[in-house]
Amino acid sequence: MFEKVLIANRGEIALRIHRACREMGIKTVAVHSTADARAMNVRLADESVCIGPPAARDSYMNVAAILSAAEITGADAIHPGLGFLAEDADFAAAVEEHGFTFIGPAPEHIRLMGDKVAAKTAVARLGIPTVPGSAGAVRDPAAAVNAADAIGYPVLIKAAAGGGGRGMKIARDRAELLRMLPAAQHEAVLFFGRGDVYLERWLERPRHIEIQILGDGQGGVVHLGERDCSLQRAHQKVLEETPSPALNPRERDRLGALAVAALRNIGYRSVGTLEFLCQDAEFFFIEMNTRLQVEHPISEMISGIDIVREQLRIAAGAPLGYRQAEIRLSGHAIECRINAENPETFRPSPGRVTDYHAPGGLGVRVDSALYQGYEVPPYYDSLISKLIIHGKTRNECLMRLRRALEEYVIGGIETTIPLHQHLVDAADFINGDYDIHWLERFLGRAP
Ligand code: MV4
Repeated sequence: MFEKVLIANRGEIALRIHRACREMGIKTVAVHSTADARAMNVRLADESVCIGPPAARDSYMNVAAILSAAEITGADAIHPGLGFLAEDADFAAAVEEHGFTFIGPAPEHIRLMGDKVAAKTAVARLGIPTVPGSAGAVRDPAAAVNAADAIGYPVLIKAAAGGGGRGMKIARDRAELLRMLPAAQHEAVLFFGRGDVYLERWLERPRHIEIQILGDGQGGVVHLGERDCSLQRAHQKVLEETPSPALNPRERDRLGALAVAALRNIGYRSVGTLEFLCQDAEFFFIEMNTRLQVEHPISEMISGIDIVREQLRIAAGAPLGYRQAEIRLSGHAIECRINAENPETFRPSPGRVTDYHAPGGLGVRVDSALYQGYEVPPYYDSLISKLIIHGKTRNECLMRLRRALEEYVIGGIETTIPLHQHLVDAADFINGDYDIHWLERFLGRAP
């Protein structure tokens, strides 16, 4: 096992990784920007190195500074966390070239799944259903029109190097497609550095359901069930739950088995997530994420498996050591993402946390680097805490979640706690009756 791991991230996820390391007897190195010098993960780390000014480009994305920090502190391995460099295949390769272990997948797998067209082709070949779409990138208008005629309108134009919803465009007919194609290609170059775009049938009201996978690169691959991530606003997830109210055990086993078989086939190593859109009981793969995800804790709560610990063990060369049949998914878990934002306008609300009291008790978990007196910096995304609840049933989980939201005090800044309190009392949510557009419609309605 590693002796010392450098954590190339910040905030709650850096603390989450620190916790897993310490429970395994591993020393940690925190790297941080000047804005994060007083952060909890930096205070708790065995060592810390300031790697640059607040702007992420110059600190958390600064490959040379991170590698230097690993060199100076004698770290064995680097955990990229999520966001920043977590899905940068060149970074993963550079880490390995400098003699450190990258705690994540092989660079080839990061690169493959980062190309959304190649990823779709690869998983389709392995028997996973994908959204009907163009056979690959569409380069010229004639190819786009031909593909769209075969798919049926409306179609969605997506960037091959994109993902997460940025730069998507809906074309409702041939004229719109011809008008939007050059703009989409231009934007793809601008946002992602590559102009390739592809087409998919636009699903009007799907749910977003993703499967959590662990693979050891030695033939061991298991899944930890699904997460329903349909409750989102402006492509930011707000609340996630597992199991999905929309999936029955047969569908879960089928989808899980398909995902496991595909990743075993490519020899996938580390943790990963396959994203699906689900509409009218049909599942379509859209993308794979080759990183630890923000919402991983709900899968931990129902499986009892520490996903970050597994990620560290796998990176150190250990086999999984258990089979799918030994994994019991039990009860229900929900995560509320709490942001430092106005709960109505979503305007960021950085500043000093003057009062802090986190909820506790059975089935309540708080993943947060906040403390009283901490100053939330304005430079990064506004996620400040994840409230994660487990219950035997969905209803027990909801009752417990309401209780925990009542207890949670974060003073001095605005947070989205009131939004969650409003959401967990909505009849459609209580009934599990929502799709990817439901939350934005709900927020648009008068309270
Ligand atoms: C789609 C779609 C409908 N049809 N693809 C947005 C994020 C990116 N991961 C994929 N996204 C979508 N792809 C087809 N063929 C609708 C979305 C989408 C969405 C997906 C998941 C969660 C929220 C969403 C919000 C708007 C659109």
